[in-house]
Amino acid sequence: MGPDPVLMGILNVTPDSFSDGGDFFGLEPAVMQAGRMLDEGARIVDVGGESTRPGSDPVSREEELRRVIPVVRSTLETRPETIVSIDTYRASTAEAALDAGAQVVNDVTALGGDPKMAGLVAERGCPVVLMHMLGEPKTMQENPRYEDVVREVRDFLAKRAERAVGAGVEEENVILDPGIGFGKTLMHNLTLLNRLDALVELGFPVLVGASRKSFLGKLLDSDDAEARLSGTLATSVMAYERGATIFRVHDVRPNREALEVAAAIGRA
Ligand code: 7PM
Repeated sequence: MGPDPVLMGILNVTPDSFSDGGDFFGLEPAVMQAGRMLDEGARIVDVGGESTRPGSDPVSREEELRRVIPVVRSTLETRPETIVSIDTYRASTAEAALDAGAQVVNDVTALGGDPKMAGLVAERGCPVVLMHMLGEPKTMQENPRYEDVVREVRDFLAKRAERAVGAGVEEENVILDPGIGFGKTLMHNLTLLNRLDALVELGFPVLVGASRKSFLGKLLDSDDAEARLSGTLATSVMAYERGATIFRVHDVRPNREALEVAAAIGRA
């Protein structure tokens, strides 16, 4: 199998984020959680100040900055080895976070949300995650439809990767993400994960963000955290087996352990 799996720990600094219910809304708890995720094996910490959960409203630029910049700064003060990723589609927020020491941009709009984002990422020479989403967070889960979900997501990401490279982003700085849960039914999510090889074939690293998402609750007909963790681990291992290398997760330790076993089996 390919390269070792990389874990990206999720640090939501939103009062309304769904599964950590605002627990980390506040500087000190956020920095503690970042440290814990690093101790558990995360290489990257993904800091997000605007919940992109289905049905959510956008937050203002000022509010987003107020939430994330102090967290980026303090995390790097406490743990300078951290690779901070900034989860935003706004170039101004990304720029402020990069100035504060962040090194990766995670853009759920794949450069479609802000015309300045491609130029910024090119100029800074940093990696960028390009994620697929159908529609926008407020309405994306209402009635998502595809003729061929694998082809459409693959073609969309190929075009956005091309746009990024055209804007001056180096090829090795492009990371692709199918956007599990973003304008997708249960079957769309499962099909994309089953056919992840179609994305891997494009030649860029593939990131998967399935951690605790609602398709797992639907599939297991259970909404408890334990079921979603089991489902997340199964998803991480299957995605790794199909060539994904970066895993955006809440529960770093169990994902690291599951992937370590999968990687050992793959090497044997
Ligand atoms: C519902 C859906 C609730 C999604 C919360 C979420 C991704 C991301 C998020 C992802 C990348 C969450 C999310 N998901 N960025 N941001 N990929 N690149 O689980 O799958 O925090 S928001």
